[in-house]
Amino acid sequence: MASSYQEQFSVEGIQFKTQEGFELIEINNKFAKATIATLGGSVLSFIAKGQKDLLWVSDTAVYDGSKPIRGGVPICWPWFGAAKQPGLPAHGFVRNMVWKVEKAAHLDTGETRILLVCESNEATLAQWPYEFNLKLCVEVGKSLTLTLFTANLTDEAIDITEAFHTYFAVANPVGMQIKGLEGSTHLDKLVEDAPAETQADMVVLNPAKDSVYLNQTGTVSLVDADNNREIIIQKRNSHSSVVWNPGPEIVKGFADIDDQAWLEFACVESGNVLDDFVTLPAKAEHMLSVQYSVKPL
Ligand code: TA6
Repeated sequence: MASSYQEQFSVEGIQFKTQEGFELIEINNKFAKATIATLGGSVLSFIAKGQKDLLWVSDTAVYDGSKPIRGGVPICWPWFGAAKQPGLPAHGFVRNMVWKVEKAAHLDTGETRILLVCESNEATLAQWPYEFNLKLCVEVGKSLTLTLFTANLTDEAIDITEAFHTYFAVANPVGMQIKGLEGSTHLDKLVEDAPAETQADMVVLNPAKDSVYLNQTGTVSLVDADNNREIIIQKRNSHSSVVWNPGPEIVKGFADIDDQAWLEFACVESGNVLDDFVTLPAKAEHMLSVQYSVKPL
């Protein structure tokens, strides 16, 4: 299945590789290499020159569309977390859809820009009765910038929750410092009916952890000490962060994560979740963006 884009255009520094039912977009420019899967619109790899991969993908990830690819940057939309209706997928349905390449460009700055699109159809309307157009702009340069544009095509206001559910590759998540969450409203999802508390101190990740931080808009960073790097997350229009690592016990419930692989990643997710939902007026557009960069320690 060749992409209509691939049939029409060839773009410097970009290769389209047809897979079973989707495509891999391989980017190689003067700043970095990156791989994007049209399955889920998910960035799977970002390797800046001289750096290690920023992202982690499970060795036992599934690519047949039966479940989201485990790793990279899954797009949670139009809801984050469990669906309100039983039988609907956690974290929304666009992670399970094949997105289309709308534009691919090599810029005169040497960066590469890819625009992917995902639109409502009969299957999505059966799960969520609203017409939408969702675009993901991926910019590959010294840093990785992801921008998700939601267009409400209906004549009524709609509420969404959303997140970039990013799996960062880290040398050791145990005891890893995560800065920038101080002052936000912490909800510990591993404690039943845990009260919302103000996050007083810097977060130290000791898996298992599944925590939501609301009213959190500033820059967040992961101190990936044993890789001698700090991973910086700059966000726009994001009021929430989520920190997740299953740890040695909960990981056993994930068929697509090896039992020891919890030691290889940390999810620090940026979006608008739970009470930080976004209300889009009729015919309105909303933008959520993150920029990932790395600085040496
Ligand atoms: O973001 C944290 C979380 O909601 C966890 O509760 C865990 O379920 C994780 O996402 C992975 O969810 P997934 O649906 O991708 O298996």
